[in-house]
Amino acid sequence: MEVDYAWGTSSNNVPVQKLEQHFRENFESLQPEYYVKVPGRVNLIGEHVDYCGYSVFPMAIDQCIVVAAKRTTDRQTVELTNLCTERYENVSKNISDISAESLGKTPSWSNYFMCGVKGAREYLSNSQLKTFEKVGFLFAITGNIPESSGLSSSSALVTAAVMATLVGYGVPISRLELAEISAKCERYIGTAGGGMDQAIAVNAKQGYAARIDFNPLAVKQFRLPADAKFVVAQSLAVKNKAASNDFNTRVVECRLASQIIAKKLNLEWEQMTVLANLQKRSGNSLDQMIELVHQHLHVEGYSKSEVCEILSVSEDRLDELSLTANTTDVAEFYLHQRALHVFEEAKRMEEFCRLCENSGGASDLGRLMDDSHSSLRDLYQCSHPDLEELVALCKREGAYGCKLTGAGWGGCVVVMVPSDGAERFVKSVRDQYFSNRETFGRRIDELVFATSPSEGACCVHVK
Ligand code: ADP
Ligand code: NG1
Ligand code: MG
Repeated sequence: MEVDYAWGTSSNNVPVQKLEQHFRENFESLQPEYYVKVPGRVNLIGEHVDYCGYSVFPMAIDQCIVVAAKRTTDRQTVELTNLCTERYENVSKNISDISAESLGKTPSWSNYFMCGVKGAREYLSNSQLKTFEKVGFLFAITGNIPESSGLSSSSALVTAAVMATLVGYGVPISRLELAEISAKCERYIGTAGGGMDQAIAVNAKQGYAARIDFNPLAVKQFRLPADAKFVVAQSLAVKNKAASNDFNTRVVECRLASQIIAKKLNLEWEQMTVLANLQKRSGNSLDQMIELVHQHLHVEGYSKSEVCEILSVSEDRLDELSLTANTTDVAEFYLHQRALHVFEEAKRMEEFCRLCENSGGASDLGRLMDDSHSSLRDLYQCSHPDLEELVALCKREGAYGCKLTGAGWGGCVVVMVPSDGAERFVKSVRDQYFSNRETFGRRIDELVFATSPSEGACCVHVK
């Protein structure tokens, strides 16, 4: 049987032929019927603002998740196997047993995937669900996005699962809808994320970064300056966003900041959980929102009881209105700092787009990335000492700009460097940052590499 891999037999260094063999070995010598590929991403600016309703500016990277898939018609099970068997165990589950409750219990690799299967099924009508009563799936998965490093391996995996399931059912979906349902269903794992990762994974266009707006979701492709190249480097510190409450604490801090300012402005505060909605509803500019932060939110941390007192609600009611299951016991919320970051970052993101539209200089763009990073470190407090060391090195080596990408607390930096100096830059960072660190057998070219905007998700059928 011949496979028409639109992306070549070795997709972006992902061993597709090995995956096919793994599929056959695990699934009674059956052949995959189709493949789905979904890339990771870096975000150039607009960090930790998507869940506040503000726009972001990511681009897809080469690294991706690939799923080899086949639909079955004699059992209603989803069977998963991963090429990396030592790390990711095989799992078999009855489709109707995939519940939100079970997915939120532990952020195992298979639960991320099952979030996507559930999300795809929620897209089906009742009559489609009835028609597909006996349909199940065989999925073999591999990928080369460094995980828990801010390059969005989780969303590539979840989005690939949504796609692979819908393709198997033969149910068409638009790219925007696919991005939206993938963002929604990833939340079953327990993170209250925005929709950036899934939107770029699905809508990316080779050679372009994209501006992504939310509510409603919209994607606009942007060319990047020709005299700059982008480099990604891993700090080697990893952070699984669903395994602690740090990520959700930031989401919740932004909600509380929004609700408290709304209350102070005599607006209906209970529904005002998103800072961008507060801005819209109050009719203010971003500068005016920054003023309101200084006016209404103190710099010291807020205890839960203080928040309840300001909003005149019980703790139980606050849990219901604003908190997530894993943030009900947070001792202090830093509302001033988080809201200030969000409004200032939203301004930087607008400025970045304006510069790109008007062929702005790389050094101005780089300065915005640097400012973004300082704010993430100081106001958002989501950096890591190793990552700071890496940022300082990148700046010393002549970067136009450098910032953490994704949620942070470790992970990767994205660096803008002069085009003609990119190779030398990569070598210097390799030599200085990684030469005396334990890299756990990872290839040096996976730890620091130049990257250019890649194509979004695709599906190919076996001929
Ligand atoms: P990221 O910043 O990469 O999105 P997350 O903490 O959000 O990191 O998610 C990482 C999780 O995604 C991993 O712990 C793992 O469960 C899952 N994952 C990522 N890549 C793979 C892969 N190739 N195979 C299986 N699971 C993966
Ligand atoms: P990573 O680090 O890739 O898991 C997370 C969120 C994004 C966004 C960024 C910070 C998810 C799935 N992803 O990315 O929505 O908020 O952090 O800008 O929650
Ligand atoms: Mg993630």
